[in-house]
Amino acid sequence: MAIQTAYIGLGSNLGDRREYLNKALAMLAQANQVELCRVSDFIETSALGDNPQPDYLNAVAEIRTSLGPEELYEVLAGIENSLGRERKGKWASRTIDLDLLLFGEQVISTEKLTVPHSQMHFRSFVLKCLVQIDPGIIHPVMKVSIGELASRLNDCDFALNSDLPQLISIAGNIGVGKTTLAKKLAEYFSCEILYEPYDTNPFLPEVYAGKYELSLDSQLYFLTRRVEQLNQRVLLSKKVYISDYVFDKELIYARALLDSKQLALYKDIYEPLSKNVCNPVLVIYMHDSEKECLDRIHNRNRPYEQRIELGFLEEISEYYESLFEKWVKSPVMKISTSDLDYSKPESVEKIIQQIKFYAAVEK
Ligand code: PH2
Ligand code: MG
Ligand code: MG
Repeated sequence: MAIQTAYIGLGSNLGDRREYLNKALAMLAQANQVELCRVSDFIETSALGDNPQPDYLNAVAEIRTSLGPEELYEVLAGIENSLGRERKGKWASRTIDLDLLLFGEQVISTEKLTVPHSQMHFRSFVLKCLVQIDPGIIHPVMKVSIGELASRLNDCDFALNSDLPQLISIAGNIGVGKTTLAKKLAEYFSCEILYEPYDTNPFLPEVYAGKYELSLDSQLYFLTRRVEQLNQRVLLSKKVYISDYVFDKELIYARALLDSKQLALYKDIYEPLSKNVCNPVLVIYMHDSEKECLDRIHNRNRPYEQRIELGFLEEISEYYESLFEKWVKSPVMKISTSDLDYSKPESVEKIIQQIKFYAAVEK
């Protein structure tokens, strides 16, 4: 029988959690045809789920085994049972939970067993532990490294909620190519695009022409239009939307364009309004050099954008970086515009395939 490397996720949030993890690992090490190779640190994590629950202690173990995946699954269930695991439903607290995350490169979908674990790409408590063992492991369905999957979550845990509006927001600097990508994606998913209403802002041309005293007016115009467009009560449950901007860019531009007194007032208005805005289920964060962005701005030749300077784009890039360093609202998929070649369908298809794992986009 061929020997396979498999990864087991361990979790406990009842009783002596450390003891349960240690006992489960010892039993795993002693199981027939199983060799325990590496174990991640035990990490303390808040429970993911609707109901308040005690915090978890999580870990991941790497094993080598000559068992088949179903046999291994039975061994895991046996260990869970002998450590007092009660089966009270999917999200109930438990003394021990042993999940088969990965089994070699096998893709298994039976009534009992889904491998790779269907939620692992949403869970930092799994990916962080896996990264400690080996960030280079490739997810056999997503075809992306575990390190890359972990970086999309920024230490947060998420769950697919297909009842919400499936808003996918594209973020990134001016001229990076957000609208072009939004159109390609919307065409594929046959869904609505929520475009930035840049050309109806009556203040913007004057601001870009140097009338900075109109900056606050211009930012408030954008703010109110976007709050309308992304209002939770306007977007429909389960429906897919692509926006060619991320709502939070409003604060970026306010910081870049307003003086401190204007910004203080702006924030007082922003704060309550932003509470009505729909959260994206996924952000696609596009990157390119500021020079390339500036060239695109010149090529597309929107008149009032022609005064934008490299330094301004650099400032905006930095603000975007710090926005996504702290981002906890959704997974963020970073892509480089230079990797996109619209003459090759597979370059957009690659992104589409990834989106399907984070948003309920299939009809
Ligand atoms: N397991 C769950 C549900 N929620 N949250 C954390 N932090 N860790 C878990 O292992 C976990 C969870 C269902 O198995
Ligand atoms: Mg589990
Ligand atoms: Mg389980």
